Amino acid sequence: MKPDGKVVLLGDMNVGKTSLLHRYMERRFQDTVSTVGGAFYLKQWGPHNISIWDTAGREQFHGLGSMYCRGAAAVILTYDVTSLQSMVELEDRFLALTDTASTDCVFAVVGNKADLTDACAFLPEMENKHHFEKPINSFMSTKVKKQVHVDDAIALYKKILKYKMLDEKTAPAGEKMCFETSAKTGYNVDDLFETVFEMVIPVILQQKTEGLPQTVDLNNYKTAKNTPSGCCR
Ligand SMILES: Nc1nc2c(ncn2[C@@H]2O[C@H](COP(=O)(O)OP(=O)(O)O)[C@@H](O)[C@H]2O)c(=O)[nH]1
Ligand SMILES: [Mg+2]
Repeated sequence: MKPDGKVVLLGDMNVGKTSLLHRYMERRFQDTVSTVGGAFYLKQWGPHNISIWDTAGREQFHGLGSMYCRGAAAVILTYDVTSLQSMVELEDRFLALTDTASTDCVFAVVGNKADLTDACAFLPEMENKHHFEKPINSFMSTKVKKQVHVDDAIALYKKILKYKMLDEKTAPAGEKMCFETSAKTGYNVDDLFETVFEMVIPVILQQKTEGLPQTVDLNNYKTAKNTPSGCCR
């Protein structure tokens, strides 16, 4: 099965990229999921086979090369809502890696671990929150200070559009493409991936007509590395 479109997860180590992917694809959360192992999942979306790429732990050693995002139809930039540093890293370290993504690549900015800071994210999506008589806050065992708010994510999203020279008026709105999630409870996880898949279909169709590289071709790695970034524009 040849994937039609590529979605990549980017972000600092420990923000929960592997857990988010695991929650969406396997419908569960494990406290210790190994990143080493499956490098990507395939998701059937309508007639399309979308590959969703995990970093295989290489972000730890600053080892994510330009080939990771090569030809990506969508990039999910992930931070941890309890870590300002993880948000700073997205701009400082990870945004430049998206230079090799598709020209019309879709961007989403995701603040994970919202269960630690937001009562609404503490319960799984499908549970009826009004069911509880006690305030939900009293169920939360730990309260961790929220360091990054959704407004900060929207500000980053606008910077991304600028960086990619995309028109703020025609690009999807930051309010739509910024999410707060919890891989632990499942909060907003389906919404995130399904929104991204919906937005990615036109990009995939465009890539098909243009015949752009859709997947990482290991044989092309050397050539890719020696070509200046942005050559595909
Ligand atoms: N409370 C909480 N912990 C999470 C969540 N997502 C991941 N974690 C934990 O954060 C740690 C790092 O997660 P992992 O998925 O390996 O992050 P990655 O390095 O970005 O792939 C693990 O101990 C996870 O159990 C979440 O939504 N809520
Ligand atoms: Mg991981």
